[in-house]
Order: sequence, then C-alpha cells, then structure tokens
Amino acid sequence: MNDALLTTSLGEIPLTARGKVRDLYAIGDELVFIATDRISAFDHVLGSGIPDKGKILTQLSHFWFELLTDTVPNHLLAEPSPKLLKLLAPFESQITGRSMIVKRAEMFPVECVVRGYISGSGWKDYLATGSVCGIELPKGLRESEKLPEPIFTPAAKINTGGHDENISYAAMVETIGPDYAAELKRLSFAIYAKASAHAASKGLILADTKFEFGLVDGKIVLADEVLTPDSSRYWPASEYAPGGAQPSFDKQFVRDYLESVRWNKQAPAPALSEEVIEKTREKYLEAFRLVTGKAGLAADR
Ligand code: Q0Z
Repeated sequence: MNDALLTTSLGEIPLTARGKVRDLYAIGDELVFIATDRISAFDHVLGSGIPDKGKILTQLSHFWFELLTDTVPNHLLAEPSPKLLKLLAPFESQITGRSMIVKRAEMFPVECVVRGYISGSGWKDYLATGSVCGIELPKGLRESEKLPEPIFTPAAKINTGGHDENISYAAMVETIGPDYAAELKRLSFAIYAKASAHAASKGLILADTKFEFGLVDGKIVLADEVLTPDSSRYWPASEYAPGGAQPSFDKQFVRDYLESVRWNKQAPAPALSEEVIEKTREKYLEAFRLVTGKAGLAADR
C-alpha cells in the first residue's frame, strides 16, 4: 500500500511556490513549508511517492538546525501565530511531522554550495576546465576524490526548473556585495565543518551540500531545508571508492529501476514498483537513524 502524500492543498491559504518536492504557503510573514512524499530522479518528479519521505527529510532538517544553533541562526519560527494555527487546524494531516513554519526572509539569489569531494557538476566542470567556479584544483583528481580542503562553489538560481548555474565567487560578490558574500561563505564553511564531522562520526561522508540564506530583520539566517539527502550527497564511508561515481545513498534503487525499464527520461516519468518504493523508504529511514541516532520518526511536530 502506497499512502504517499503527493500534493497538498490548504484551502484559502495561498500557495506561494511549488517545487519538485516541496510546497510553500504564506500568510503574511509566516511561511508554511511542506515536504511532500514526491521524489525526483533524472530531473523529473516520478509517478510514485515514497511514503513518509517528507516527514523524514523535515525531521532531518530539524535535527540539523538544532545541531547548528550555535553556528548560525535559522528561519524557524519558535511558534506559529494563533491566527495561523487556526487557519492550519483543518489541514493537520497534511502538515503534521512534515512542515516547518518559518519567518519570511529576503532570500539571497545564490545557492551556497560546499564541496569536500569532487562530484556531480563539480566533476563535470573540473573535467572540462581543471577548475570549479574559478577555483583551480590539483591536476589528476579522480571522480569522487576528497579535495585537499573543502571549496565554496556558489551557484545562481535558475527560475524555470532548470539547473542552477555554477558561478565564480567574484560573480557572487557582484550580485550581493562583498560583505554578504564573505559572510555567507564563512558560514557555509563553518556549517559544512560541523555537519561533515557529525556525519563522519556516524559512518557517512558528506560529499557536498547546498545552503540557502536570507535576511530577517537585517540579520543573516540559514533558510530552506538543510543537509537532507535532497540537498546533499551522503555516501557510506565503508563503501567509498574514488575513481568513479559513488552509488546514491538514497536514490540508487530508483535510478537502477528507471534504467531497467528503459525510461527515455522524458515526461511523464513512470511509477515505481512496490519493491523499489519500500527499499527506498528504508534508505531514507536508515539515513535518518544514522544521522539523528533516533529509532524512528516523531509522531508529531
Ligand atoms: C524558499 C522553495 C518550496 C518551492 C522561497 N524563509 C523564507 N522566506 C522567503 N522565501 C523562502 C524562504 Cl525559505 C523561500 N524557497 C524555495 C521552497 C517550494 C521553492 F517549499 N522559495
């Protein structure tokens, strides 16, 4: 039985944005982020969801925000206003365990990516140019190899569902100014250092991760989701083997299945088999248990 939540609707509460996986609602300066159970692969949202995926990722974000409280302030609201609570009450089943009520921020139009390992678009850029975002890297790196030190590789957000575009730090400075650029870079490295050390203690490599920041009352806050498998590459340290792409911690069964059915990677994306859905759900739960040390999801929050 697949009881995945694929789409949300909150009556009169206006939908502000629908991402591939998340739905965002807003009432004044309060935003309601809902992580659905949608899953994407090869740039498409698939025909099946993964039951509880949104709850798992939301609760992972909560865990990381808490671990990072001394490193960076975040956009979480201590408690929703009585007005919002009342509006949300009829929609509890779509919200419980999978939502974040956050403060409206003025978002910086850059993605802040930190890479400790060379993979994904970083590897592509390195192969083509020997550098990533204008950062020259040592010659002869192998795919997925650990970098001598983590690098900050910002990207410009592309609105139309396209891929973000890697940009130089100089371009980021042009976009948001030198002071904000320097502070976002400093924070990104500090967060990556703390998070990758925690992940390592749990047998996981945090290969790379993407942060979004915004301003609330003129102060920089960490926004969006943080350090989830949708925004980060996690690899099991025990299976790490540089010299090629690493299997995806969470989506490998999905990718293998989509290859096996010879999907042409054009819409509509196929549904998944029950077996692939269940095995993938187990992978998300495994990531949650490893990272948080908790046995399972909280029933509420
Ligand atoms: C995040 C996104 C989603 C689609 C806007 N605190 C904030 N204040 C203002 N805006 C945002 C945030 Cl986090 C914000 N996104 C990304 C999320 C669906 C796009 F759930 N867009």
